[in-house]
Amino acid sequence: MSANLTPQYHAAVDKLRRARTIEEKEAALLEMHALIPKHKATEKLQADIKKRLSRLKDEAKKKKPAKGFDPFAVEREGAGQIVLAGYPNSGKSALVGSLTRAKVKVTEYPYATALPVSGMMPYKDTYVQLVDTPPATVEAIPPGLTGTYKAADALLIVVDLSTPECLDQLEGIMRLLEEREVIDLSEEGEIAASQPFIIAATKIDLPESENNLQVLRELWPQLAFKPVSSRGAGLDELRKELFDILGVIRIYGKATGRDPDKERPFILREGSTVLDFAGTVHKDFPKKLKSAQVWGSSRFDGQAVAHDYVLEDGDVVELQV
Ligand SMILES: Nc1nc2c(ncn2[C@@H]2O[C@H](COP(=O)(O)OP(=O)(O)O)[C@@H](O)[C@H]2O)c(=O)[nH]1
Ligand SMILES: [Mg+2]
Repeated sequence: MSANLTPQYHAAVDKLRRARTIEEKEAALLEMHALIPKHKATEKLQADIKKRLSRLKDEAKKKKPAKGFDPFAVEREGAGQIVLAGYPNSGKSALVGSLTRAKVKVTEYPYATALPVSGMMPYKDTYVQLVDTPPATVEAIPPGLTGTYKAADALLIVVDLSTPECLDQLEGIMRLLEEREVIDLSEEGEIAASQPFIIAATKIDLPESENNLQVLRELWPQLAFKPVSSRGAGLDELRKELFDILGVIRIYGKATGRDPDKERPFILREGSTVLDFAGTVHKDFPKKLKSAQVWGSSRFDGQAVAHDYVLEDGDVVELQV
């Protein structure tokens, strides 16, 4: 029996995927619940949505009493936050060290990283926040680290290609993340319980790595592996992947009669409209907005566009309020 999910339902799932706060997630799930066709084939999905809603409520309750300092809570900065996840010695700290200027500890012995450490990766004219973390294995994970994973916009899962243990590392980390309901590899991917993730297969510069990469690809054909070395190979491709997975666009503001402010872009979600942009610039602007002009994705420069015009990465926008 087919579930016959509508485009509107899929749009709500997409909203859930992009949701960053508990409130946004709840709104998207409620929308999914309202839009899902109510029949036998979708019963499991309906139950999943309800389960997620009730879990969100629990999460919200737990979050409220923000007592004291939580070293596992990393404040989001830049275009988005990506948290690393992987076994001891897999190369997490070395990767963050190569991509950012963060002072991370890279050591030959495991468990050198005890708490999350944040660094900013320059990309185009913005920054992506990378968070180095203590190791997690299927047997042991520091309390609090699951929360760091869940709060991220995406995960960078790291496996060490240079060792035959890479297969155990991959299986272990995937199982851990599934058990903790951070990611969802099940067929019902529609529910989007999942954090978006990238898998960095590190230490590609070492002798056994190419062979091990083939093995991983054969055994896990459903996953995409990005071979990298913190010494250089594959880092540029990884930078692009890390930005792209955030699903954001950079928009530049322009005041009437002036050049656009190209120093610092506003970061908006993909699919954002002129009205969304106005709200980002100032909370009163959506109400006041009279007209807007766009340079970039519009048919011609300075074209007057409707409030619901969908912006693209790199657009310059002038608002008349
Ligand atoms: N050859 C090579 N060695 C690496 C690479 N990445 C990390 N290492 C080494 O692997 C060890 C563990 O790295 P580290 O980043 O501390 O691992 P973590 O425990 O996951 O943070 C260190 O000795 C690093 O120098 C790499 O891409 N190539
Ligand atoms: Mg480390």
